Amino acid sequence: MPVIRTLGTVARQVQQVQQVLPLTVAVRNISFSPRQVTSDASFHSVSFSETDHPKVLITGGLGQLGVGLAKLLRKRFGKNNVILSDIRKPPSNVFHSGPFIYSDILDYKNLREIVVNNRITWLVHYSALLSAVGEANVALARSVNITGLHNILDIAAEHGLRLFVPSTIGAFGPTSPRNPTPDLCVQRPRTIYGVSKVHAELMGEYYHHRYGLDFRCLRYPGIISADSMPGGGTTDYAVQIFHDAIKSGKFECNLKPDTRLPMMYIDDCLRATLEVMEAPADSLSMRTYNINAMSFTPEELSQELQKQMPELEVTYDVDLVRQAIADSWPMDFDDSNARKDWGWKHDYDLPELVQTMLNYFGVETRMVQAS
Ligand code: AKB
Repeated sequence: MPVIRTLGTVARQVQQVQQVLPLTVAVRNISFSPRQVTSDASFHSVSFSETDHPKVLITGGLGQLGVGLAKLLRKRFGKNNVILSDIRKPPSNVFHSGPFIYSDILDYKNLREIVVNNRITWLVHYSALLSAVGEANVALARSVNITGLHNILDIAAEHGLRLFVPSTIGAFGPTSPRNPTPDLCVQRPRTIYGVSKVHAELMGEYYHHRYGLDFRCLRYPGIISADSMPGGGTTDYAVQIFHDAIKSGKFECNLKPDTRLPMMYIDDCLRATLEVMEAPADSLSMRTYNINAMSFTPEELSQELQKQMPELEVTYDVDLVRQAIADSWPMDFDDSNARKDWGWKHDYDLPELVQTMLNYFGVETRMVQAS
């Protein structure tokens, strides 16, 4: 009983504090913080009527997905309404294709300046260390993936932004159901990358409920792209195989031939991102959704490629770190909620993926020869 009474007193005190400061949990400073957002405030109906279009900032813009997403969003919202950012120097084609800006997600003031000066309304947060590289540098992964995310959440809440943060199949672990993995189940990942992504999902959802932050999150499978390389993931083999097949006709895979993982072609991934960002708030029964397109093993991918390149030789030299990670991840992903709620539908299965990748490299090869 005394315990209950004590808890009751604490609850009353909390209530009183909330009444005095209804919006307050100091996060950054007094004048601008998520506490200033009323608990019933809703950004779900953010209106872009002022400019007709959202003004988008993409962090980590020089990774595998940023340039492609910027291209898609610029087509839809206009070139100058989408700002790509990174801490690295952009190649000249990226620099000349639209606005590019230096932004360091670990520097809160720098982020705030960009958001304020450019009147940003949507933030797509792509900065992160992936699974394999994260295991090789846990302290950096923790800093970028967790501390960086805190900055992003606070900026987004304080400025009423619509925020997209990607999560991943890596947010699941060996105790999750693996075939298929539903949206809601045990999530006990064994990588710092996975832990940071579960943290991002939960923090985003918390900020949504607590401050009305319009947080949207998709769990991406392994993404396969032709003109951009992933950096340090477990699913990277599925991109590398195309490059090596074209270059040398040989590929050494760092995962076992029967390692089944969910995968998706980049165009599907970027379209899904735009679609969930544009989905009416009342269609979203959740804030974090699995999305999927196909599931395959290195052996199945090699066989599909060998239909077009019979001379391709594939050998295996297993990387134990990557293999352990892959063995703890979903083999197939249940994305039925995304399909039901906001109409998610993939375009590319394995045969179309392989054909599209080979077409891309064929075109590129001819272009190189021509030049
Ligand atoms: C990785 O392999 O780390 C990423 C992912 C599946 O999130 N591609």
